[in-house]
Amino acid sequence: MNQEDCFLGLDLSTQGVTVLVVSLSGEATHTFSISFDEAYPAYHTKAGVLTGETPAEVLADPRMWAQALDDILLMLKDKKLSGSIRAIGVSAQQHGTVYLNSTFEERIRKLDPALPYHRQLQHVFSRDLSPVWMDSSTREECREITHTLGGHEEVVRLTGSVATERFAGPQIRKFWKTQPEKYEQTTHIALVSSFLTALLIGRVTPVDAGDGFGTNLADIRAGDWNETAVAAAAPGLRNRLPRLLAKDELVGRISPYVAERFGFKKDTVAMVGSGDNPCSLVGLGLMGVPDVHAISLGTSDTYFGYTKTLEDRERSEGHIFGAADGKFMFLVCFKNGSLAREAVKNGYGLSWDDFSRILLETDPGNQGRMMLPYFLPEITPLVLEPGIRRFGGLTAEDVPGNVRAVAEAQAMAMYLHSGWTGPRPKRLLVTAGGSENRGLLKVIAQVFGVEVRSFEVKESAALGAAIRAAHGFLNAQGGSAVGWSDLFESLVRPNTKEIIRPSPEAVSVYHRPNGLLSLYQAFERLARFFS
Ligand code: XUL
Repeated sequence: MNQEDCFLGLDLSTQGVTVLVVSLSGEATHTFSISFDEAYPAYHTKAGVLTGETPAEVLADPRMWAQALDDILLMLKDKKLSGSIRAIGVSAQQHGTVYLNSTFEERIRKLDPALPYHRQLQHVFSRDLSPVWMDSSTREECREITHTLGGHEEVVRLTGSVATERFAGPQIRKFWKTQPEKYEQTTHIALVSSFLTALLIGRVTPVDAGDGFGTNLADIRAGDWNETAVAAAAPGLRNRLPRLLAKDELVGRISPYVAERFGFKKDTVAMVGSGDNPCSLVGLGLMGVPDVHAISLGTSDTYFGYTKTLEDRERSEGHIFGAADGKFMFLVCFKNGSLAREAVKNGYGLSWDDFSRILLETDPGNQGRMMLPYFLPEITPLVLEPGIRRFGGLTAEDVPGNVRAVAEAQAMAMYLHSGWTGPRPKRLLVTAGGSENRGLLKVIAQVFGVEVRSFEVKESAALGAAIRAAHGFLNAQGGSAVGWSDLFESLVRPNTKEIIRPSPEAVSVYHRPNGLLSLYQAFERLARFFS
C-alpha cells in the first residue's frame, strides 16, 4: 500500500456536486463543491430541481449534471489533484433516471477532449428532463405494479420496498404510458450514478445493488433484475437496463477523453457508481457494523444502517438496498429534510446559528407545542398533499416554538418510522449539511435517547465513494487483502467532531408513557386519517 496513493469520491446530490480526495495516510483531504442554482442559472433550477406540469413532478436536466461534472473535474485539474488519483468512486442522488438513445455509447466513446461534455451530449437523450427522487407523480403506476406483482407484501418481499413513487420502475412505466414514442427511442436507461460513471469510462456501466435495489425492479435475494418485476413496469424494459452488480466491482479504466481533458493518469480506474446513501454507509464506517445507525441531514433526511440478513418483518415503509459487500442496508427517507428547516429559518429571518442556539436553549418537549412539518409532499409517512399543521397551542408567531417544533417533529418521525429496522442502535452517527448544527444533534440525541456523533468530514457520501474506490483498487492489486475496517480506522474514525449524550430527564420527556412520542404519533395518525 502506497500511503501517497489518492482516491477521488464524487458526489452529485440534489443541489450540487462535491468532490473529495483522500490519500491513504488520511492527511490530504481536499473537498470542494459547485452549487447548481448558483453556477447554472440558465437551467432555472430551485434547490437543484425543476417542477413539472404538476407540483408532484420534480425533474432535472441531465445536461446540467454533465456540465457540473466537467466543471468540477476541471477544478480538480487546476488544483493539480487529478494526476495522483488511482481510482474514482461516484455517488449520486438515488432513484433519478436518465433516458438515452442509440447514439449515446458511440458519443461517449469518441468525445473530443477540447470540448466539454455537455456541448457534445446535446442529442443523446431520448427524454430531455430526468425525474428525480423528489418526484411523487406515479401513484397510479405504483398501484398497477402492485396489482401485477400480487399485492404490497409480495412487492416488499421481492424488491425490498413497496411500489414507491420515486423509484425507477414506476417512473419508467409512467414514461412508457405517457410518451410511448420517446420510450421506443430509448435504448438505455441509466440511474444518475451509472450515467456519471459511464461518462467517466466512456462506456455504458452496470448499476450497483445499493442503487439498483431502489427501483422496484430487482430481486433483492437473487441480487439481480427480476424478469416479472421488470415486465410489470414496461414492455421491452429488460433490454434497456444495464447489468446489476450484487457487490462492488471496478468497472474499468477512465476514457482517453477523461485522462486528457482533466489530467488523470491513463490507468486510473473507476468503481461501479452507487447512491448517496449506500456511499454514506461506507463514509461513516458502518459497513459490517449492525449496532450503530446513521442519520443524514441533507436535502432529504435519511435514517439508515447495515444488516447482514433480511428479516422478514411486516412493513409498508422504508427500503432495503444492497451494501457494497453484497449484504444489505435498510433506509427510511424523509423528503421534508433541510428544505423544511430552511423554510422555518428563512420565514423568521434567522441564521443557522440562531436556529441552533434556539434549539440548545429551549426545553425538550416544547411545552407540548407541536408541528406536522409537511412543507413538501412527504415520503415517510406517505403524505401526497403538503401542509403544515400546528398543535398544542403553537402559533405561527412563536419563533422559538416553531424552530423547536420542526426539529422535534423531524426527529420524532425518524424515531417512530425506524422501529421496523430491528433493535434500536447503541449510538447514532449524523452526517451531511445539518450535522454542523449542534442544536439539531442535541434534539436527535434527546429523542432517540442515545449518544450522537458528528464528523469533521460531513460529506460522507463523497468520502464513502472515495473509500469504495480505494477498497476496490487495493484489493485488485494482489497481496494481502485490505478490509473495510482497515480503511475506516485511518479515514473515518479520526474525523469525529462532536459527541453528544442526552440527559435521562430530557429523554423521558419523549419516552415516558403518554410522553411526546406517543402524542406525536397520535397527531400524525389523525392528520393522515383526515387528509
Ligand atoms: C433515498 C432518497 C434520497 C436521495 C437524495 O431513498 O430518495 O435520500 O438519495 O439524494
